[in-house]
Amino acid sequence: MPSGRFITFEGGEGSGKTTQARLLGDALRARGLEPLLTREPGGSPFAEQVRNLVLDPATAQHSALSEALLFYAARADHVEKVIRPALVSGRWVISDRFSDSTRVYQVEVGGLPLDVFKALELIVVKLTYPDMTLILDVPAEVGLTRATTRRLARAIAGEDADAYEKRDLEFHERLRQGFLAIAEAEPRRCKVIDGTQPPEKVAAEVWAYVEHRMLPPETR
Ligand code: T5A
Repeated sequence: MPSGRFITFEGGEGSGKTTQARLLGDALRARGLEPLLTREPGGSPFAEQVRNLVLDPATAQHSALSEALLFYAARADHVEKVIRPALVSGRWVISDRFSDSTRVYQVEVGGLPLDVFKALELIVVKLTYPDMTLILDVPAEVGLTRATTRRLARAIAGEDADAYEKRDLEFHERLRQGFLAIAEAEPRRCKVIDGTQPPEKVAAEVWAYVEHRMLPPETR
């Protein structure tokens, strides 16, 4: 059975995941592949509805358990209906966030017991685990500045900040340390990339790593 590759981008707020997922998609398309770009929370019609619910500024306060259950409800649909079928058909899948985000936001920062996370992960993700995770690392100040800029842009456009955007420097630092700890624990899957470089330099580093690790020499 053909099998595609599953790559995830992770990192704190404003670390550049969306930008880099798009650029990696472009690079793969330039080599004749047709990657599926997706995101979490979201990625399937049901999961996008859950995204709207969870990020709705009007319902900003939820427990880490409520959040994790909602994120995994969305993830179950996303994995079953979008990610797994694409991988089985041989497509590459690039996801802007996946389970590591729950591990950092709800467990490390939110205090959800690790056992609960592991149980949900086992039920929902099963064997559909990323082949490679690119963690974009930026200092807390940079993440906060980029998140604040986005919030101001939304305010100018008349939109509220979502439930996850109104947070401080300490929160961004905890996110950063959470993602770096995952990278340290799983060096074969995870690669930390300096997200403070200009976008094209980050993209070049991402591409060099993906090409080296995942493309056969004759296609490079
Ligand atoms: N969440 C999610 C959980 O709590 N648990 C979970 O399980 C999951 C899946 C999602 C929220 O949900 C939480 C985490 C989040 O708080 P979101 O809207 O997807 O919300 O939020 P983010 O993923 O944080 O998205 P952002 O858009 O803020 O960040 P990105 O995708 O990392 O960054 P990007 O590429 O959109 O860029 C942000 C800004 O920085 C600039 C861009 O132009 C843009 O203005 N930028 C750069 N500037 C300078 N140098 C670079 N290299 C740059 N790269 C991008």
